[in-house]
Amino acid sequence: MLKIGIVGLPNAGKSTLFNALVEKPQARTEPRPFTTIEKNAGVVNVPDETLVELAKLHNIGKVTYAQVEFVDIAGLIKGAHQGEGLGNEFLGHIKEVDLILHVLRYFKDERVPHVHPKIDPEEDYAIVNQELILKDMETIERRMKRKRVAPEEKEFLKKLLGYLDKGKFARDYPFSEKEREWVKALFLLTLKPQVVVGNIGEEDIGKDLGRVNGEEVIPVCARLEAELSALPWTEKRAFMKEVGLKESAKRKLIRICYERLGLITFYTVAKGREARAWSVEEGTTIWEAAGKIHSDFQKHFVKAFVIKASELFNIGPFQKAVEKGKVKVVGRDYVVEEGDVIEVKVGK
Ligand SMILES: Nc1nc2c(ncn2[C@@H]2O[C@H](COP(=O)(O)OP(=O)(O)O)[C@@H](O)[C@H]2O)c(=O)[nH]1
Ligand SMILES: [Mg+2]
Repeated sequence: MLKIGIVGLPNAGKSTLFNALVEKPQARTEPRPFTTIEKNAGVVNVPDETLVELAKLHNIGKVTYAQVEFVDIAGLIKGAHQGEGLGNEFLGHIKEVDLILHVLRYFKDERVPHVHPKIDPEEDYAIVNQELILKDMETIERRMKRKRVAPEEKEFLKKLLGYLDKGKFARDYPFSEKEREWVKALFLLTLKPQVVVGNIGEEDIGKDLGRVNGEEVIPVCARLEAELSALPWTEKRAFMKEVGLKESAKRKLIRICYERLGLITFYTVAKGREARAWSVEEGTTIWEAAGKIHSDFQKHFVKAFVIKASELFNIGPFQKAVEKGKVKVVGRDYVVEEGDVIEVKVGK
């Protein structure tokens, strides 16, 4: 399952955002640092209208969404890589995630202390990333000290170390294929994609936050979003309209994370028993996708039927599209596309 870690300075609003995303308040939020000692994790369904429509079209009661796990990782402060503020433990949690949601504080509220007197997203961004970089440098240095590491790899690690030392992220390094293999084993924090979120006050809804260090800042009003997520769904629309939100933070952020990771969604309607959404990386073949559904589907794969969900909405249920000859028959090398509805045929 896709794992997204929420990272940022204390009191940036990470736990508030986490609560908004997981929809059942679990994390304590308080106006002081280090409320979050244990990490909070929550699994959410990826909002998906296409899936709901597919279920309706096929009269299916059982709908299984793709899922994402959010982890609320406690606040990082300067010196975290040396263990400040339980920093090492928190940094360890970041190792396990696929993508970092970096929350920057934009909202002003004197009752909520900030690490420095001024609200300065550029500075906050730099502090947190500096800790990630320093942690990575430590990881690389530790590897370089190991006896069994080949000289070739050591030479590369030295270069990478120099690169990070200039304040750059490992993910921007021009790796060769071999170097990419070596670096994979290190689980570097700055190798992970980062989506930057600006936690704004209500007065700034609709404003463009521009960029920080060249990264687009996605505006989210965490407190409002937490209120929104606690409402019964019948009241959500009206609330969003009232405060001027076009899309919930959950929907928006998951969509952006999918884009950043190159993830697409395909569907199965399992002979009318279950409508299900699946997430795979762009470029995944149908044979690989079949293995995700069931290992037997891959082992005994013969061919597959494929049609776009959008086409089914014009034609009718899958079986009808088959009868009308509208469904493509594909072999194992077919590359799955966004919105494909798939049925795998297996042999004995
Ligand atoms: N005024 C205001 N307060 C907020 C906003 N978002 C979070 N807070 C408050 O800031 C404090 C710290 O938030 P929290 O989510 O615990 O921060 P964390 O340390 O990053 O997890 C809490 O008292 C929140 O209610 C916001 O958009 N506006
Ligand atoms: Mg917190």
